[in-house]
Formats: sequence, structure tokens, C-alpha cells
Amino acid sequence: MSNYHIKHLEEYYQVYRKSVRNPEAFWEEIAEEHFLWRKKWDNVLSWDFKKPEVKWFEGAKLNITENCLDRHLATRGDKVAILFEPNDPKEEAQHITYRDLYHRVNQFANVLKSKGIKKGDRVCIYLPMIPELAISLLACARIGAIHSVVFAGFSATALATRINDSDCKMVITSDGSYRGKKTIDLKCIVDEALEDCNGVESVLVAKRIHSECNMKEGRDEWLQPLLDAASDQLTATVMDAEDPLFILYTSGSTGMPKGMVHTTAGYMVYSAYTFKNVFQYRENDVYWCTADIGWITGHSYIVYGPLANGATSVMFEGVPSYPDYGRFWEIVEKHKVSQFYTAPTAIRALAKEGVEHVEKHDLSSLKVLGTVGEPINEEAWHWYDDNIGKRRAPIVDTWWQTETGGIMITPIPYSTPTKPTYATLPFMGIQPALMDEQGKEIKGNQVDGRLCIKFPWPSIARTIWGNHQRYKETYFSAYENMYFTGDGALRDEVGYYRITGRVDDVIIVSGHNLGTAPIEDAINEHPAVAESAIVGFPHDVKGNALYGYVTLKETGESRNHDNLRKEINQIITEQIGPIAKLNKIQFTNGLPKTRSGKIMRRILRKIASKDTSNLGDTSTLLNPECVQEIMDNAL
Ligand code: 7RM
Repeated sequence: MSNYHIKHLEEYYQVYRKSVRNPEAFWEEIAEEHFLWRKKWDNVLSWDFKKPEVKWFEGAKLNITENCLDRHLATRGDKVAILFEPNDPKEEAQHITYRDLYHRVNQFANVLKSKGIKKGDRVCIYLPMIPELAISLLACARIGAIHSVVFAGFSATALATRINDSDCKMVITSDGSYRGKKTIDLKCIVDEALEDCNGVESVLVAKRIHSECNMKEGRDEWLQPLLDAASDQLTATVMDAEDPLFILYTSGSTGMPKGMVHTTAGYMVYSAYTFKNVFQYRENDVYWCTADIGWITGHSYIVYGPLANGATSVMFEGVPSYPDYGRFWEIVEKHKVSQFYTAPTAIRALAKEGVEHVEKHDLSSLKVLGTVGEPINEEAWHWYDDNIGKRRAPIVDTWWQTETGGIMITPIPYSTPTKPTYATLPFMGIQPALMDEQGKEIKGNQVDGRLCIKFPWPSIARTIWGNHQRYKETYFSAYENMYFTGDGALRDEVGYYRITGRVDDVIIVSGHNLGTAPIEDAINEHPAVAESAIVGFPHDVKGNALYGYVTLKETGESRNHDNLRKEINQIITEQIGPIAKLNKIQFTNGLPKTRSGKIMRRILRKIASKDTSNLGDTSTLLNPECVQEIMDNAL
């Protein structure tokens, strides 16, 4: 796939202006040139943010796996598609070529078919970062089944909620996973989840850790024997451009996680085109994104974007700290990684361990460094630039969301001059706007506001599974005719964007988005708890950590507070997962409330951040007296 070879900022602006002057013509040209279609579209774009409804390449027919696999066979059959690096460095890496991958996807897809999975059925994938994970996504896509990957760090309760919300017929899992020194019995978690899931007919189990697992007769089967018996040939199911490709859950500020629905053609075009340009991928490069495929970053930039470009994509099973903090750099050296894409929380964690882990390794293969998931602080940016990129490899600070499907605001390496902590400029076709709280657009530079997008791009999520009304309310109701991101941003004197963080009740902890409401709901299930409020506070490695204010039903010292803290975190672990555990829990006599009964999180946020110089006006609160008490006992 060629790109625009944007070499200077002036060139970026030329292409960018063209892309926003006529987005339909721009994306049509890219779609024409770079992809394999069974039939081309009748109409490039129709949209209405009021409904809301967005359709790209309507009438087109395709299969995304033909773009990721079949079309590379003639020219890249022996090229490595997925380079699997296991948790244990002593275990050999696997070099899965495009031809191997094609055969393995076909076998897997044939197994799915034999189990009765048809176009449009939902399949839940709950797997660690092993090749079967990437293969299972593609196998679903090959036959038109809608995959719903659930990150394998989520608890049984969280898994069950997601399986039921999208009515999955099948779960694909493994006996367990390796995470550094630990092993986790994933199949047991699935068994527990399935006690509450009546719609699941079959469970396929990959073997990874060779643990004993209970296999339920008539429901559970080992994957490998089925694959061995399956044909490696299968004609891909022809899909419509707007047929759903996958569902991926993301936390909202309230209620259930939202099953974001991405469709086929637009997602393919945008993930592939951004991959090529943002990482400046060249034919012999080895690209590595450290995300888990359980998140959107892994979907778009480990699997679909790279494979649609015929790239070599590294897939790493382990953690950055095992066997020691040099593991990432050891892998970069071993596989001569050219593009490296990770999260600020990983950078901060590694920076803390010192440069001696970096200096042992030859990082001269690196050409582009990426960051994603949360705002990167200046210190981490410079550490990355100085010690990893050696000021040679530009940093692309890429801002985007599960909902956007692909990178939205980013530098173009070797073209956009970078600026620490700035995601810089909109990608082709992206029209950002900053809005004030009254709903007016803030024009000009050196301003800040709420980040919205004015015009559709090909990979915008089309709906929330089963709840279009919520999709409308969450993204299209705050500002007329705009997609609202939930983020705040500022625009500097040259028009560069810096994302300042969420303006809603989503807190990003170590790059994981957590809604406060589900955590509070979990805490409130503890029999001793009357009510609770969660806020984020700055943390030097995690970016944010969670601070819980908990009011007990019976005050007084009747219960041991340390035990209660353990029990509360235990409930959170069971209901959501260990990523949502609270760093600090303060027991309070009451929580500050407005007269309409809403908890004033703004005040709680300031207290948790030890920033109490200006709490604002607290006199209008229903219970102003509790503020002093909370401040006096702050942790
Ligand atoms: C890709 C991804 C989305 C939220 C988003 C932001 C935050 C992501 C950046 C960032 C500052 C960045 N999808 N975010 N990238 N904030 N700079 N480069 O992370 O759905 O999991 O999260 O993440 O708040 O709204 S996500």
C-alpha cells in the first residue's frame, strides 16, 4: 500500500486540506487504490449526526480477511505476518508467515462453521496474547461472525455481563495464561461466568499452560484436535460494507459497559491507512505494538491495520518486568523492531527502573516510537525520546478511542515537528472542534475546551450494541451535529492539540478506562457500605489511581477498617477485575452533595489530589459540614 510520503509540514497541510475539503473524494481514492473489493460501493458516504447514522462505502462487498491474508499470498506468502514472542524468553519465538496464517485462519473458521457459527452470530473471545487470539478474530471475520473480545484480565462477573449483553453463542478461551511468573486459570473463570450465561452453546479451549480443567460434556472442547481435523481451505463469506465486524466493550461514566459496534469497510480502510502513515511502515520493517488485543489498540494496530498492509506484527505474551525490566528492549534488539508503540504507563514504569536496563541493548533499529491511551507527561516523553529513540526516532503521540476505531490526532513522523505532551495535528479527514460549556465552538488558537469532531470518518463506531438511544445520548447530544469525545483539549498558538484528559466520570488507570459508577455499584454491595464515591488522583506510574470515599451504614469503630478495605477490593476484583482496585479507601461520615442529591466529585477530586487551596463555593451544598471532616481525615 503506498502512502502520500508526506515529508514536510507544508505537504501535510496540503493533503489535509484536500482531505477535509472533500472527504468523500479523498477516502474514495484510498479505498479504490489500496483494497480488494468483491464489488465497489454505490455511495461513498451518507450521514446524519442527528439520527445518528453513518454509512461508508454503502453497497460495497468485501471480506476483510481477504485484504489481510489472501491478497498477500502471491507476493508475501513467506513473509512473517505474526511474530509471536512468548512470556518466557527461553521459549522460542514463532514466525507465522502469511501463508501459515492463511491456513490457520481457514482451519479455525472451518471449526467455527462446524460448531454452527454463522454470519452475524456473536462469538466471545477470552484469550491471552497467544497466536490463537489473533487467529480467532480473523476466523470470525472470515465467516462473518461478529467477534467480541473481552480482555483476559476481566473477572467472571465482567465476562458474563459482556457475553450476555451481546448474546454470544460461543466462547473461545484457553486453559490458562502466563503473565510473568504467574499463571492464571482462565477456563475456571469462564466456567464461573457461564453459570449465568444461558445463550452459550459451545466453548473452545486452547491449551497453553497445560493445567487440569473441567470440560463440560456437550459444551466444551479442546481446540487443537478440531483444528487438526479441519480443512485449511475456505472461501471467505462476502460481507456488506456496513455489516458489523466486531463489538468491543468500553467503560462509560454510568451503567453497563458500552458494546461499541464497528463495521467492515470503513474500519478496514481507516485502520489500514492510519497504520501505514502514522508508523510510516515500509516493507521490511518489524512493527511492535505492546497493547493487548483485548483493547481497541490491539484490534486496529496489532491485527487489522498491520495485516491489511502486509506488515510483520509482533505479538508479545508477557509483561515488561519479566524476567526483568529490560524485556521490552531485549525484544526490540532480538527482532530488530522498527516501530514500537506503547502506553505512557509502561514508559513511566520502565523509566523508574533506570536506564541500565536500556543500555544493555542495541535499539538502533527503531525508526518511530508511539504512545497511546492516556496523556503523556513531559518527563515520560523526554525519557522515551532521550533513552529509547535517542532523539533520532520521532515520537507519535496518538490520540484516539475505542469509538473512533483508529488514530485521530497524531504527528506524521518526519513531517510534523513533535512537541512534548502534544498529540499535535488531526489526521487526514479529521475535523476537530473545541467547544465551550454553553455549546459554542471556540475558534482561534491558544484556547481550550471540550473536544468534538465535526464530520464522520470511516471507522467511527456505528452504534452501541442493542442500545442506539444510548449511543445518541452519549456521543451526539452534548453538542449539536457533533461527535463528543468526552475529552478536554487545548489548542496552542500553531494549532497543535494537547489532550488534557477526560471531562466525564471515566478514569484512566494505567491506560485502562474505568467508569466510576460500576466500581461504586460493586462497593455498595458490601453489606456494611451505605454509599461510596470514586475519584482519580495523580499517580506517578499509573497516571491516575483510584481513591474511594466510603460511608458505612454504622459508623464507629465496630469494624476493623483494614479488613473492610480488603473486602471492598475483593468485591471489586470479583465484579470487575484487579485493574479496578482502589489505591486508597477513606471512610467518611457523609459525602458532599448538591441540593439535588448529586455527589460533588469536584471537591472529592481536589481532596484526593491534595489540592485543597481552592475548593470553590461549598456553601450551597446540602451538607457542607462533611467537607472539613473529609479533609481532616484525608489519606
Ligand atoms: C486508543 C484508546 C480512549 C481515551 C480517550 C482519552 C485517552 C487515548 C490518548 C489519550 C491523551 C493520548 N482507546 N487517550 N490516547 N489521552 N493522549 N494520546 O486508548 O477507548 O481505551 O481510551 O483514552 O481520554 O478518550 S480507549
